Amino acid sequence: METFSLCSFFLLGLVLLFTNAVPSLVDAKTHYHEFVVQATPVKRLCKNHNTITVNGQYPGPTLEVNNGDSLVVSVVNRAQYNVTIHWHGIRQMRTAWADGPEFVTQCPIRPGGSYTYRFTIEGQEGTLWWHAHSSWLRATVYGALIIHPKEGSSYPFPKPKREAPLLLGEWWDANPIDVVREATRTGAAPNVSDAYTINGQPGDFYNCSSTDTVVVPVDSGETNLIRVINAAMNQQLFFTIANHKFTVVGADASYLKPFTTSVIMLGPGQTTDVLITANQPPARYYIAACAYASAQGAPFDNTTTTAILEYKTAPCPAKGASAKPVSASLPAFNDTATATAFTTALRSPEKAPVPTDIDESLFFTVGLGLNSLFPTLGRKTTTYFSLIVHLPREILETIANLKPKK
Ligand SMILES: *[C@@H]1O[C@H](CO)[C@@H](O)[C@H](O)[C@H]1NC(C)=O
Ligand SMILES: *[C@@H]1O[C@H](CO)[C@@H](O)[C@H](O)[C@H]1NC(C)=O
Ligand SMILES: *[C@@H]1O[C@H](CO)[C@@H](O)[C@H](O)[C@H]1NC(C)=O
Ligand SMILES: *[C@@H]1O[C@H](CO)[C@@H](O)[C@H](O)[C@H]1NC(C)=O
Ligand SMILES: *[C@@H]1O[C@H](CO)[C@@H](O)[C@H](O)[C@H]1NC(C)=O
Ligand SMILES: [Cu+2]
Repeated sequence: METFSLCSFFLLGLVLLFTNAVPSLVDAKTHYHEFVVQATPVKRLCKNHNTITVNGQYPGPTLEVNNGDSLVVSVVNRAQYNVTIHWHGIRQMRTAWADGPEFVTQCPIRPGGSYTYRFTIEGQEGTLWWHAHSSWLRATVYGALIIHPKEGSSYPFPKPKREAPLLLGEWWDANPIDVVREATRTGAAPNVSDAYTINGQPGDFYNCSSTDTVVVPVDSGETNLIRVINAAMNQQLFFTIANHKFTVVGADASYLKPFTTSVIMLGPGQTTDVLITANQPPARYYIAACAYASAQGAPFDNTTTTAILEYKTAPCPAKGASAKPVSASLPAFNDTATATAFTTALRSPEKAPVPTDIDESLFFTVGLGLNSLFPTLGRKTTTYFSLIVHLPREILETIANLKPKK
């Protein structure tokens, strides 16, 4: 994380600003990309779908930059849906209009239209990602955004031998747009996914998937950086690698105080950078992810996606014998203790200066339930799911009093 605030930055004055700006202007690069959003035939779980992708790739292209660089991405919409692209986690400093949420920072790019996003990555290093921000296109329109250290600086941990992004996703054996439209029409929760994926592949445990299972090659003794991204639509996920421990070094493009664990948990949108040392007997080991479903009784996709960590010197299986990878053990879907142990271990590398004097405590109540909403609007009474966020009246009045009088 950056250690200066915007205010103190200004207080430092123009001289500092100027001397700081010169070297970074010299080193920073601008990266140009074209993203063509288009329907592409993708076969998963034994069936072909006309999947919306970027440049025909699922997941989409990985963008790699250094902290301080700029990205210019020209998005061409050749799909039949409106689309926008969101740069998840990027602090859009003075480029709010490049953020991407449709109808919030921009109008959607219509079929046949195009739009160019321009922004600079400032003070962020690690792993982020990009995804469509229109309806449920993000189910398949997403990719990694890797931010290497600023030119001339290095990681705050030993340089890994290799790096690989692993994007966790959710796959519907249907058009994801139909899934969300059905939910909106009926008011019920959307269908749960039919598979989880690692870099777009469900893996060995699903039908018609084993030959395409993602393989991550490693060499004995080396330490590699794996950038895990939860690109799922809705599901929190546990992630593990058989017989290997992780050293967690970053999350959401911030470095962390390193700690070791054998399982990590990511909410949708979150990223976690882990170092893994290939210190086990040369073989094939399962990489696996499954749901952490904390809402009691709510349906969830109860399947497990896998990839394979493969030592280059792993012995070839004897002819006819199956080379089953070493199996991974994942927590139970409701193992809140494991999920909480992981999230509470996340620590900033240094003490972060946060304000300790609280001016106002805000109290929110949040409710989720069933409501008969529509009779007042002159419609037929129907039961709808509804979410209520409540701020007590005194606080609303305080906020109202802060507004300038007309
Ligand atoms: C598509 O985007 C245009 C504006 O860019 C908007 O007017 C239209 O309502 C959008 N259509 C849908 C279905 O959201
Ligand atoms: C949702 O699931 C139900 C039950 O399996 C199925 O009948 C329906 O077609 C699914 N909807 C979509 C849009 O796939
Ligand atoms: C695989 O296909 C069989 C037969 O169609 C089906 O019964 C089974 O549920 C499928 N398994 C998975 C994991 O989708
Ligand atoms: C999840 O699936 C397993 C078998 O695949 C089954 O034993 C278990 O009961 C399921 N759990 C839930 C909560 O659906
Ligand atoms: C998790 O779910 C199982 C049923 O699948 C139940 O027996 C167990 O008590 C639950 N554990 C927790 C911690 O809620
Ligand atoms: Cu996002």
